[in-house]
Amino acid sequence: MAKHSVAKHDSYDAIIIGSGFSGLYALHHLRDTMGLNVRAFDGAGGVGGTWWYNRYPGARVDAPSSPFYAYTFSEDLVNEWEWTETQTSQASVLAYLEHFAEKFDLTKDIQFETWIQDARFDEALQRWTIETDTGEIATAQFLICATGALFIANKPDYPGFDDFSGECYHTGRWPHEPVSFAGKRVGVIGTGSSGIQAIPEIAKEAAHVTVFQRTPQYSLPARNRLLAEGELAQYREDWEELRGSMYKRGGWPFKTTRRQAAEHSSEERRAVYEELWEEGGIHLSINSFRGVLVDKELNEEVSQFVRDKISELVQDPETARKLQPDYHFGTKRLILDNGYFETYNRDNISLVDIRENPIESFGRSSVRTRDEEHPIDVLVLATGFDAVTGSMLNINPKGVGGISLEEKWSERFNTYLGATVPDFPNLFMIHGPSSPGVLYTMPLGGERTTLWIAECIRHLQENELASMNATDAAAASWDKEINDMADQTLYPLTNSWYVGANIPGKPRQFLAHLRGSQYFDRLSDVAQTGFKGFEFKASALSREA
Ligand code: NA7
Repeated sequence: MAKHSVAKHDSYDAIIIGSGFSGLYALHHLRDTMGLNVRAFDGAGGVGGTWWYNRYPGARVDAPSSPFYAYTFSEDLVNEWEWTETQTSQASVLAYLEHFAEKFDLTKDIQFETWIQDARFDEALQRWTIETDTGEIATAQFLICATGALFIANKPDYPGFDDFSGECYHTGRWPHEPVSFAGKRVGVIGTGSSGIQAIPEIAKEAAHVTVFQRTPQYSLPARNRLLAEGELAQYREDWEELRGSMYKRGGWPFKTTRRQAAEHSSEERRAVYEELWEEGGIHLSINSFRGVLVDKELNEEVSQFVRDKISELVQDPETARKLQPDYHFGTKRLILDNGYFETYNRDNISLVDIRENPIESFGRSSVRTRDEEHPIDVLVLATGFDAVTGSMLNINPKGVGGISLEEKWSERFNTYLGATVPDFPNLFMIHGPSSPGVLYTMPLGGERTTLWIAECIRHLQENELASMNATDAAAASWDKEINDMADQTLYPLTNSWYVGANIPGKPRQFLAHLRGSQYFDRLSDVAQTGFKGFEFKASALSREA
């Protein structure tokens, strides 16, 4: 996509960083609905955010997708976009976002291939100033950070890693040119969602795949299929109702179960798990019995059910043993796969458990574990991201008194409402730490957060105020609320990227609000009751009056 030159004037009402789902919607809403003068910047060469970068083979939405992983605000869009599969592919999501950008004429206000190098709050002017890597400076009253929860790639810091001289790709930074695996020996490090989606596809083409696994995973069958004749038409017909349900429930229109485990025998419960496994998708996690993520005993029953399934699916008992997860089911990001476990029945794949047999060094075309040297031509790093906080810290904005976000977040990732940070007035994050973020339907979460940001802006405009700043007290109490909620569940007990455990040295903190619908009710409530928890500064105009 062609690079747009910076607009003639460099002073805006709002600057948006990022042009993924949330950034694009924010641009559309703030510019077209509110009439603001808005400019967006993105380091990528085109729209799409996560979907622009994550082009690895097999990349798909890892949640119930068509047609729910999409914008909900425009019935036009719902009616005109032709989803084809139940689990949407990366290419299809990206095409949808490109269509969205074109339909609403958004790209003319986005500057691509431009990284924000600095962002500073000017207290005298009560405005943000940004500097780009292309040498431009721009100012705005509002800085909207739609920078993505899964953006900064986590690359393992293995000693001697640079000795490897073969091809090497991170799943989150996949090349735009096709990567050929034909006839090659491929090593994949990492078995999160990305690795588990990519491995079956790579194995179809490569001479051999060696998977280096640190933590075995629970993965449920996605059972991706083409949408049946009439299915999309039915969704469209029911759209108002479905949308209403998405708002009321956790971002999806599905009802979660009210069934109580204690009221059923273990045989009956097993039959329920079997039925939900066959149904595929996330149903086993949300529809079996109440409390799977709270009650250790019940969780262990579901965990064991999935372990048994893995043993049934994988023919070699030693490989099946290595694939048995041992953490609480559902407390790491749940994975949906298309034939992952079955792939281990091929004769061109082997699994190395690097907890038993750690990676020690790299050769020019090999990975050496303690017991063995594995010849590798192509190395795929499916090692995830510095999730949720990484993309904001990468920008490291400077707030009141020049305090940097890095300093502010040195011990805890404090936010108020998951969208603002004390001492960073008029800076808004979409999917920030302690928002529902990745645990909610992200496109809908982006829409709803943007609507709240719009209310904040309207409030300032109507009251001739220049800025709003969350108080430390409000952030501390929000932090407590999020943690108390998480502590009632099994989530914090597991080393996952939800608690920052995948990044050495990252402060451990549960990074998401667990009840999406309540969260958005809360945002509305804060807006309707005079924005409790914020301090305001009057604009120069009203000060003079
Ligand atoms: P994830 O879910 O963070 O998975 C990363 C995988 O890489 C996981 O298996 C990690 O093991 C492994 N990993 C991370 N660092 C290392 C090192 N140093 N050595 C070996 N293995 C390592 O990232 P994904 O890209 O798969 O998915 C991210 C999200 O994107 C996903 O949840 C979806 O929402 C879409 P670990 O489990 O930490 O032991």
